[in-house]
Amino acid sequence: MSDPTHAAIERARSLIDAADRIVVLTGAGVSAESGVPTFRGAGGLWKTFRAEELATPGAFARDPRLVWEWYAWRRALVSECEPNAAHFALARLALSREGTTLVTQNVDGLHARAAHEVADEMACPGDATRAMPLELHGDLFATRCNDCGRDAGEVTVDATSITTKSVAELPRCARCGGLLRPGVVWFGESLDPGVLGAATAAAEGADVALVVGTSALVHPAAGLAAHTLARGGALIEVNPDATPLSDRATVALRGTAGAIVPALVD
Ligand code: BV8
Ligand code: ZN
Repeated sequence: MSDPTHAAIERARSLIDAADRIVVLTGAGVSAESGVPTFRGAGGLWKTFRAEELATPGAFARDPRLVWEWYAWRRALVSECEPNAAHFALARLALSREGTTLVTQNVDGLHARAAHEVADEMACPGDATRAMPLELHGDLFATRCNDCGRDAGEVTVDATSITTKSVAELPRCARCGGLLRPGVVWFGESLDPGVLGAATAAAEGADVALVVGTSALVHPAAGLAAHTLARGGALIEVNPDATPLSDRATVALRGTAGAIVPALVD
């Protein structure tokens, strides 16, 4: 993979420096260097399954144990991962630059963890608010009732014992007895209108959309950067591979998030 030219990095840096408002849109690629497998990359996600087959209400209705096994495996894996240089650089950007909005498709919580760590280091201890991302697809560690929607709070599902549980032994809602499920947005499910509305407004108002580590295949997330372009804003893409957004990028930086993002924002 050829490193992006110094000129391209400088061009992107000057667009970011000149911007009043920045929207950052990240996907699984921003967490790849933290050890979280991407959905569609070489690492593949899990056994022989594709996300589109398991991350759906139909899959959960058919085999809730298998779906829980996948999420319990992901929770255990992500719990061992740390934010990487890209997460920390984006948190520093959001905390130091008013008018920056972080939006992520990821459910791994690594942006939020980086936000808290950076806020504690910077002059505003504890106030991580401005660097907390809009989580378009929910939170891997959240759990809610599949029937009444009630938030079930912290529910641990053991990645090993889940493999031998029966459906009757799966976690249930204290209020209605319905099956509990991970607090994420599955394919065919609508995103939280408040979160999507805020992300869309940020993209519509941004001078720069910085798109990091997404294959730009999943909608409506993949359509957000187009709002920035539509208002004459710039699109900067950081990705080792080309995506459907690449042709529309003002600057396309072919490289990894961990290497490039700190060079753009620090
Ligand atoms: C919706 C949460 C309205 C769960 C996810 C048929 C029926 C129903 C809907 C549809 C349909 N056909 C199409 C749709 C719409 C569908 C969709 O877009 N499908 C796609 C596959 C075509 N969207 C939806 O269903 C959405 N809801 O539309 O509601 C509606 C309602 C009813 C009926 C119709 C419509 C909901 C989508 C949300 C799905 N949930 N995740 C979970 O995580 O378990 S999506 C999942 O994919 C993740 O959130 C992930 O973030 C997302 C996108 O993937 P990426 O993040 O981009 O990751 P990917 O692996 O693909 O790419 C990684 C990239 O990183 C690569 O480009 C790689 O090159 C790069 N990379 C690798 N290493 C690095 C790197 N970059 C930088 N540095 C590195 N080191
Ligand atoms: Zn319930």
